[in-house]
Amino acid sequence: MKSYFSVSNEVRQALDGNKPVVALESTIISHGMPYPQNVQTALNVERIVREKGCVPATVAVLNGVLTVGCTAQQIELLGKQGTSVTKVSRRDLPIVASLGQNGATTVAGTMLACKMAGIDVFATGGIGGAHRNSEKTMDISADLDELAQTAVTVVCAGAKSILDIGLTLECLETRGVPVVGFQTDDMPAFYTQKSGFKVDYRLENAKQIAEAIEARKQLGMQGGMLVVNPIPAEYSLDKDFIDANIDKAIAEANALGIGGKQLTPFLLDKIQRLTAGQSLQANIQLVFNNVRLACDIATELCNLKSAD
Ligand code: PSU
Ligand code: MN
Repeated sequence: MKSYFSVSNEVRQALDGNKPVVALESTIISHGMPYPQNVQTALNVERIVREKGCVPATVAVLNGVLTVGCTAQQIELLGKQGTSVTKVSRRDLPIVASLGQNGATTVAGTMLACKMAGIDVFATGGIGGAHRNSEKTMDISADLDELAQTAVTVVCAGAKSILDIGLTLECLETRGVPVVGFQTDDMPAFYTQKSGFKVDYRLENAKQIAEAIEARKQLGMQGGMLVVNPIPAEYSLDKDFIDANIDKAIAEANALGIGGKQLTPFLLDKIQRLTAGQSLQANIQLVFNNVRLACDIATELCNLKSAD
């Protein structure tokens, strides 16, 4: 029978040997950044993970196989295909798999793959959430429901203000997802360190975060955890500048009637154009920053396991 799931040998061996593994999503490659910066960033992310003594596991669907641990060639392919690759969230996975297609996994799709493979920690840029006006449109990302039911920790730089950040935090609270600020009390807004909203908990180091993950696991709780890590000050953008451009992008999406799974990629692309690439540079740097923290958390988790 055809297998729809595959874990690379390197990732499998690391997991079996209690070596730290950090998962990475692929929608950020295909739909989140332009080519060739998307491929360069994804490969640099893998290099950073290795320099930190961890094993990278980039996740995507390749010819219908949900693959944990993509090769550099596969990353290149996804980056070149860009938005013509299907964006794969939970609901898309069985169809893209059965049709034998390529797909780029979102935060939700990547979390699912992590759970199947036994990976605890996953790094990305920003998560999906409750879009502005979602009290009417119901456009709330499946990422939030996945965090509620899948025991994987996602490290991100908060949520872009293309979303309603306050509503996103309310949705996470309802779903029982802890939002942990890394060395901060403020919910970051991706390009800026603060959104004006507070996080539930502030933890100071990777060991404390690993201990919280372990406690959640030992209590037999099913959901995940969101760690929010502010963009480093030197790369953060001016709040008024980025907010004005986000407002323009949203106005254009509304005028064009763009919705559903196209909305987030449309807004990301529009913002990148409107800011003449400034937002892209910030985006790349905050991903690197999240990846380093995810490596530290994964390493601490392995230390806790080996101390048992
Ligand atoms: N937000 C970003 N960058 C991204 C995404 C969201 O700032 O690349 C991607 C992630 O893969 C996320 C997905 O899981 O978009 C959410 O899409 P939607 O809102 O359609 O659920
Ligand atoms: Mn949506």
